[in-house]
Amino acid sequence: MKTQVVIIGGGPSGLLLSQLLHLAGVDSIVLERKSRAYVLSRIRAGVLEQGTCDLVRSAKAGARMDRDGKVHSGFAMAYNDQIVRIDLEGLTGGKTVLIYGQTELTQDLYEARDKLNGMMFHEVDDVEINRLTGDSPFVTFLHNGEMHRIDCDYVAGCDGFHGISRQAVPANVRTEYEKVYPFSWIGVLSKTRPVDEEIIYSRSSRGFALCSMRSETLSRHYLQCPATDTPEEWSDDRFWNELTRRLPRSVSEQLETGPSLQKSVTPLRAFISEPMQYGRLFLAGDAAHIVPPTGAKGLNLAASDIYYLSNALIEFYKSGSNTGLETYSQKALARVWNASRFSGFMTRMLHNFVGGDSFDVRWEDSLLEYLSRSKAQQTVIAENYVGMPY
Ligand code: FAS
Ligand code: PHB
Repeated sequence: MKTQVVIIGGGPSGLLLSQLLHLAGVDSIVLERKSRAYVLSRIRAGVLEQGTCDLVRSAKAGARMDRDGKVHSGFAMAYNDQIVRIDLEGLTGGKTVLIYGQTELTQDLYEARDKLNGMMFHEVDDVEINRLTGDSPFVTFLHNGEMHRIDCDYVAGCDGFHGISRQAVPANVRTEYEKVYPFSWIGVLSKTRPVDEEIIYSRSSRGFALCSMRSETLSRHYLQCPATDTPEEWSDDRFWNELTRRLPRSVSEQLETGPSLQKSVTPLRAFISEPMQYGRLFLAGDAAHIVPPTGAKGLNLAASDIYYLSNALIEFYKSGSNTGLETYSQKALARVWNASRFSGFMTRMLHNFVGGDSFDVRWEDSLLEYLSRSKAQQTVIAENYVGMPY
């Protein structure tokens, strides 16, 4: 087989890239390790920046997102029974975020690919990337018991943190920066009314809690938990009781509990692999970087990577110019590092660090006190939360 771009990974990054390239007349083939059903069963991000929404619309996959997504003009931070609202719209000159689940977005991208008869192989194995430093790379993979080879011009590594493409950047070329947090998040999806109209991030002496949602009848909550915890250790009762104890009373008395539809534990880490390109390989999304979800940046960074990469590839095929391709990694990393810094700041401010001594706790309290009084500090948070310009 032959194509212009082989895309490894059929999550949001890979699907969005293949759709944008297709609409610009650039051929691609997506290789996905799991089944379509498995990819669509994952419950992940929920907050979309305007840049992400614009990109999804330009991919002609935004109709349901615009119909069902909920515009949020602010969010709240709760601590010591106080609540500070961050007025995103007022502090950023009108910018907002959209609440729309990654699962729904992935479904929309799949349907958009189906409409264009996009080429995709599911349940592939033994994907291997070859000859990246020449001008004719090729990818081999196993599908339905048969080995296949695809000759191409470029390879996009969109295969997430546990994928293989990052390893194709030689160890002596690759620099990995990692910070593993001493805790995880236990997340619960429930068919319950959200506790508030907007998202609430809560810092308490018992640990962090997050009240989010997917619709007016579907809630998504998270609790900071020990890094070693498993979903099985958290019964629904234990989860709801602990969440209640980590929220201000004015919030917890509004909490509607109910059976969990999905429960998962996500370890918190910050990870960035540089450079995000090597020869004919370009990394995008979680394949290149992970941010702690406290800043709601993971999926949005995948989108900005795809914005830079799709424009660079389209520019090459339309005009022959390599400029976008040559500057991809540098451009993408600038935005990744900024989002990683913001996500680290939010994580530091809102979580109890295991072994954190009283100095740290008092430092975090004073930061939140300052935040409650300082429009300047609230503006810093607001402009990063809505997303810095691409
Ligand atoms: P993905 O990991 O989504 O997709 C990569 C795809 O590549 C997968 O489908 C995988 O099966 C496939 N793949 C892997 N190896 C392969 C191989 N060798 N060959 C072929 N295919 C291969 N972000 C937020 O903003 N907020 C959140 O609350 C949030 N929660 C998260 C919870 C969890 C458990 C995880 C893991 C991530 C979460 N994230 C969150 C981040 C998440 O949303 C990612 O940023 C987003 O999925 C990135 O999309 P992709 O880059 O496409 O990577
Ligand atoms: C979510 O709704 O899943 C969500 C919202 C905000 C975050 C992380 C996750 O910071």
